[in-house]
Amino acid sequence: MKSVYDVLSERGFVEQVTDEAEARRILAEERVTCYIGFDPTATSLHIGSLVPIMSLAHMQRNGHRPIALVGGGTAMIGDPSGKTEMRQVLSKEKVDANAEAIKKQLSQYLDFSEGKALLVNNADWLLPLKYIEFLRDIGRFFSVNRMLAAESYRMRLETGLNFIEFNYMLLQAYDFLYLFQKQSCLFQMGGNDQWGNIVAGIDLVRRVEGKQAYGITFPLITTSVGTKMGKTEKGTVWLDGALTSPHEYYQYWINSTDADVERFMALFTFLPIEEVREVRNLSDAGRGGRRCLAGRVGGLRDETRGCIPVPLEHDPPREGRGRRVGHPGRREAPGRLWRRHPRLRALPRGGALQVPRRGPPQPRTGRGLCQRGADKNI
Ligand code: 485
Repeated sequence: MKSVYDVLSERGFVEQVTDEAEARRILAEERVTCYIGFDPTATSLHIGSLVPIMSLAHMQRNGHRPIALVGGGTAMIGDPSGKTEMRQVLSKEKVDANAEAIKKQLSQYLDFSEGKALLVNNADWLLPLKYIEFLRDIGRFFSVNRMLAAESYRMRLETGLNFIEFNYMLLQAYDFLYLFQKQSCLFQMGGNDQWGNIVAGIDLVRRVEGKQAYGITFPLITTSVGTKMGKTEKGTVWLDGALTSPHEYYQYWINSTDADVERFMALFTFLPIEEVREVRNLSDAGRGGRRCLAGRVGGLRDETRGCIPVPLEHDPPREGRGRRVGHPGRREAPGRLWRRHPRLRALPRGGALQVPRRGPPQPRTGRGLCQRGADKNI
């Protein structure tokens, strides 16, 4: 059977791993706890966070326990990793409000019921820290010389690195140690800009506990034309439906270039990899594939009643003079849909099955029904 490591690596999630052979073995043989941190620096996460979120969802679907950490403590400092300038320091009220909003968004992708995943906020253990104790217990394990050599700080050594930001690495490393001790968390994941912070945590766990922890980083995803994911002329593509409407979200994905469709399907949907690969063989790979991508990625974010399957095999059927069933904003006459999708015929018929106005077509789960949370197979 495939381990989650195989799943992540064949879907394009893996950039760097610490001790790959051992990490691979553990993920195949044991049930582990892993975590990713999200700093609540805005009221919403954006598309850039989808790769980390999807990786946690894959972990969960493969029997592991993900922890989503909201950095209510670290966001008070601001991570300088890979940043050219110092971030604006946020007030505690702002950070708390952002953290609440982000928690809700993560629940859309992960199943937090019955301890299957955990949501923690590092404000709970970072804010009560005592400075002198922290320096003596944790600070002593950090070599300033090594920190200055870290790739993540490199840029900032030229433009200036404030002492408050220089501390960030210690706090993130301490989080890993804390979650290792309290939750037996063995893996930390994150974008490749987080490599230095993750390795610092692994180092700290080894020094304090004499045990081995592991890290995996994801590549920075760009489009085939070299632009950063989730940026349009209109600005950032947010995961909050109030900031980026379901329609705009759907449009973002359906406007992907043909060259990106297969890679994006592997990263941003749960379509089995064998089916993702089929995109190459479709006669109309671009259009059919883009619609499948947009429908499924949109369906993961925007939950709506009334489920229109978004199959890869063919385009949604045309109706009348080129009108497409399942296109956002279109209302479907009840009878037609039931006839066209045999699986739906088995369902009780109560009123019109409706495609959401200005929303993407609904996903199907496994056998054709909409479901919430981690069971969504779209
Ligand atoms: O214990 C931790 C505390 C905070 C963090 C991680 C672990 C957050 C991290 N330092 C950070 O700044 N992450 C970025 C953020 O929150 O915006 C982004 C990364 C990206 C990816 C994403 O978070 O830039 O690579 O890891 C989840």
